[in-house]
Amino acid sequence: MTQKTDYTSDYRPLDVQAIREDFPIFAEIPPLAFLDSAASTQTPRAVVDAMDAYYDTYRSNIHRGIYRISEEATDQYEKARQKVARLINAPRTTEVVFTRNTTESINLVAYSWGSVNIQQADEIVLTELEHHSNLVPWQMLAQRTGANLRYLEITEQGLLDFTQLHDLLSEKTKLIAITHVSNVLGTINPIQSVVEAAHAAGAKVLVDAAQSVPHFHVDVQQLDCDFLAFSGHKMCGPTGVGVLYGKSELLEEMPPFLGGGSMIRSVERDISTYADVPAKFEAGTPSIAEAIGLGATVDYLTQVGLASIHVHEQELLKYAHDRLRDIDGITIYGPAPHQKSGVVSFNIEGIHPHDVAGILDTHNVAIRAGHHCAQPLMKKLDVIATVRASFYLYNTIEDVDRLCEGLQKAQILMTRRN
Ligand code: C6P
Repeated sequence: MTQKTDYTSDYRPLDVQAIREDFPIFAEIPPLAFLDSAASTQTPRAVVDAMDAYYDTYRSNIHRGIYRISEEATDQYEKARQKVARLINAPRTTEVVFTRNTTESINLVAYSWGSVNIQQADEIVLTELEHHSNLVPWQMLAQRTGANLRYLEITEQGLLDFTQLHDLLSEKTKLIAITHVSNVLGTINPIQSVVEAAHAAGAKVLVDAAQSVPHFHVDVQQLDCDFLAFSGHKMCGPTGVGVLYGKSELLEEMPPFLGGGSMIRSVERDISTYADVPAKFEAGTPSIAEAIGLGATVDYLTQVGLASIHVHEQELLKYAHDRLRDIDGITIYGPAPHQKSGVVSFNIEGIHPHDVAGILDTHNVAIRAGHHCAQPLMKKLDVIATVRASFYLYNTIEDVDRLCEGLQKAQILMTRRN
C-alpha cells in the first residue's frame, strides 16, 4: 500500500543564514551545530517577543476577566487557536484543543474516548515505530478494559509492512494509533491509506504528528484522521503547550479528561454540566503565554514556508546519508532519505552511542543518543541505543560536515583508548 503526497508544491529556497539570525542561540553559542531538533527545537526571537508582550503588557487570566487586558489575553489565546486550526486545515477552530504536549493529547484520547469506546476483547492497532507516548497510554487503557493490542510490523528497510494491515483489521478493531513520522527512523507513514483501511473496517485513527507538523504541511481534512496530536516545542514554539485535533462529532461525545474550573457550564453540589468543546477539555488556567507563543510560531513557520523547510531537510538528509556512508563501521537505520523526514539514526561499531554523544559535545555538536523513548523499536532493530542526528530549518551542510568530522575524531580517540 503506497501513497504519494507532494510536500513540496509551494517550495522556494531557504535563506538559512537569515533564518539563523532569527534564533538568538546561534549568536550566543556561535560554534553550535544543533542536531537535536527532534527532541526539542530552538526558538526564534519572534516567539519569545510574543510571550514577552503578554507578560509585559497584558498579563492576566483568560475567559473570565471583564477588563481590558484580560479581554486582550483571551483574544490572543483564541487567535492562536485559529492560527493552529488554519495550519492543519481543521474545518472548525473548536476542533483544536490546547494541551501541554503530544503525550497529554494522546492520554486525553486514551482516557476520554477510550473510556466510552473501548471494551473487553476490542482491539487497538499500534505499530512497531511508536514512541512510548503512543504506546503506554494504550497499554494502560488495555489493562483497564481488557482490550488487546495488535502490532503492525516494519520491514527490514524500516517501512511499515502494509501487507499485514488487512489481516490485522477486523470488526474487533476500534482504533489505529500510528505515528506520522518515526522519531527514530524518520519513516513517513502513508496515513491517508491507513485511514482509508481503518474507516472501511469501522475503526478510528489517531495520528501522532509530533514529528510531522513541524516539518511539512499536514492537512487533517486530506488525511481524514479522527485525532491528531503534536507539541509546540518541536516546532520552534514554547514548551508546555501542545495540540489535540479531534473531529467535532467525536470531541462532543467524549467525556471530560480533567475536571475543574473553566471546563464547566454549571456546578451543583453533587453534579456538574460541562462547557462546549474545546473548553470542556481545557480545565484550569491553561499555558496562556505558551499558547500565544505557539500562535507566533505558526506565523513564523508559515512565513518561512513548510514546503521549503521540507525540501531543505531533504537536502541535508541526502547529504548526511552520503557522507555518513563513508565512515568505517557505520550502520544507518531506516529507509532512504526520500522516504523519511528530518532524522538519521546510526551506530558506529565498537563505540557506545553515549560515548559518541559525549565526544561530539566536546566539538559543540549536539545530537541525541539513547533509546529515543522507543524501546520496542530498539528491540526490533536488535540494538540497545542509537545515535540520532535530526535536522531543521536552521541547519546547514556545515553542521553535517562537523558531525562527520566529530565522528571520525571519536573513532580515532576510541581506537587509541582500546
Ligand atoms: N520525542 C525525541 O527526542 P512530548 O514529549 O509529549 O512533547 O512528545 C512525545 C513524542 C511523541 N511522539 C513522537 C513521535 C515523539 O518524537 C515524541 C518526542 C522526543 O524523539 C523526546 S523522547
